[in-house]
Amino acid sequence: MLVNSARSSYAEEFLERGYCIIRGAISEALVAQVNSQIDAFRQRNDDLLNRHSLLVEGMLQRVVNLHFSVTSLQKVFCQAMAAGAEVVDSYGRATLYTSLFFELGSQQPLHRDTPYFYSGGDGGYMGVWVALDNVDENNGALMVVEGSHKLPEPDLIALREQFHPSGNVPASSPELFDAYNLLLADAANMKGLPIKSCCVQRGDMIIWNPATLHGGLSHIDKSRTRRSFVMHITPKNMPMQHMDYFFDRSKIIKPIEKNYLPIGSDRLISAGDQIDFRHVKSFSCKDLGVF
Ligand SMILES: O=C(O)CCC(=O)C(=O)O
Ligand SMILES: [Fe+2]
Repeated sequence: MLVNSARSSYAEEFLERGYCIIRGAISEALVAQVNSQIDAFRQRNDDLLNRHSLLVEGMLQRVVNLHFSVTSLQKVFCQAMAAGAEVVDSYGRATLYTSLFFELGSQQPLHRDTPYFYSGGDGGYMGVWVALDNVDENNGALMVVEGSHKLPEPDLIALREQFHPSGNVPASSPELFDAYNLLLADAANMKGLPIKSCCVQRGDMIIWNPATLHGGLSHIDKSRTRRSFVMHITPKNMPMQHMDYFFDRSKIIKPIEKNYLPIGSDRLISAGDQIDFRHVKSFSCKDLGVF
């Protein structure tokens, strides 16, 4: 009981509901700096991105690891970790594994992240979502199913056998992923778990448990962007496997030693310099510039 009452309200919410919102986590000055760097990034790179058809309706969507080029996003990581330390560092000090940036909302159906971010247990992967624009039900807000992190797993072996009877699940199997999430969404619905739209202001942040069902609402008003930066965080040297391991628990996950770049006074981000657009094409920081 003592431990409980000492916990801050956001940490309690995270445990109970499977997600929490921390308002004003990122300073307005930093949000403004990020937005002006992104404007400069677009000014410099739009021709290149258009040549490769990498913008969607004139907007960036699902850009992996933009923080290597738009460097103020690394400061966002530091501020976000400081604001959410009680949750994000609860399995060991959080490092940045990968990130996703959106101007056009993901509009993704409800899903758990666990099949794509699997460490062999409850190892401390979390999703941390920062709003760089005001976001509501018209520009693709994040939605979460409250309490869905507590739903038991569906029958993983039956699912595997249905979609991959040979037993060989690939690292990515979209049809298996969708079937898995549909079963969970049905279970959530049967239990009457509420679907919450996370309407947030720029600078607010959302943290979710990897087993919490979440997705993106339709981005209806395309005259507004939904600039958001999602950080996928893990403790240092945590191995991350995908669906081939998630659906086959007999596979052994080996320990790893990763390369990191120090950032701020006391944080680490996974080393790299490739920025990927929509899982279609990637460029290095040399191609795109460093802002
Ligand atoms: O930003 C969104 O709409 C969803 C992002 C998401 O599902 C993720 O990063 O895991
Ligand atoms: Fe996700």
